[in-house]
Amino acid sequence: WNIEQIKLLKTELTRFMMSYKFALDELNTKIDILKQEFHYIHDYNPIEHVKSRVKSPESILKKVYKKGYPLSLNVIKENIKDIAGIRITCSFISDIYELSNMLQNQQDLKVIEVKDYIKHPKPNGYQSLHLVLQIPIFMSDRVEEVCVEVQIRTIAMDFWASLEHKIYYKYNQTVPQHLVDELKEAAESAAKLDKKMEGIHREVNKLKEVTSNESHIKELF
Ligand code: 0O2
Repeated sequence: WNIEQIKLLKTELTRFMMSYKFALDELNTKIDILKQEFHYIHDYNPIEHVKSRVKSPESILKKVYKKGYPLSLNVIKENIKDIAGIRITCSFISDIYELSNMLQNQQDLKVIEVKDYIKHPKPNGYQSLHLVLQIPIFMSDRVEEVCVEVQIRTIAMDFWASLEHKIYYKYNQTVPQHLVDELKEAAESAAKLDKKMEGIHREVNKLKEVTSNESHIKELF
């Protein structure tokens, strides 16, 4: 390896990682626009939190090794779709699907994959809606098509997933069976709570509609 080759590789690597950061910037702006618009039209905020991260080079390399891929930027780009990730926490399940539809309908976004772990939870109880979206990034001399994994979930699903993640790591991935069972039960309770909250939310919305119609009629007279 000569110094020129090392310099070139360094530039390529930096641009590779930067493209994921730019993709997150673009998508975060899109989500923020939807959030503000939704708030303006419906007078309530469907998004509780948004967190985004670019996977660390160490985690990327670990995944490459685990999956047995060769060490090549092209192979990594083609096969690892969660280098850039955004996690959106919504108040209600209906908000998750509404937000997902709004994103999927944007013309400059290409839907690469949809995994609905809400309709089909994982065997351990994990629930979330996962989308892999591809976004064009306009660089100085090229356009890069970059994938971002978007995970959309409710507060209850997020609460469950973060506890499960901690337990999984605490026990070095061999969780005792009683905890596995309890986590599964907790996921079912979280799903029940989500359904109950959704029902209450719908009822309150109906009531809001009726009172707003009544006040419009009153204004007319
Ligand atoms: P991190 O640190 O969150 O990035 P693949 O990504 O292809 O290897 P898979 O299973 O096809 O694997 O991807 P999938 O189902 O889309 O899930 C990927 C991500 O979803 C995970 O990323 C987690 O963030 C989350 N996830 C999936 N299943 C579970 C689960 O059972 N419990 C919890 N807490 N999170 C889950 P990473 O790369 O594992 O980790």
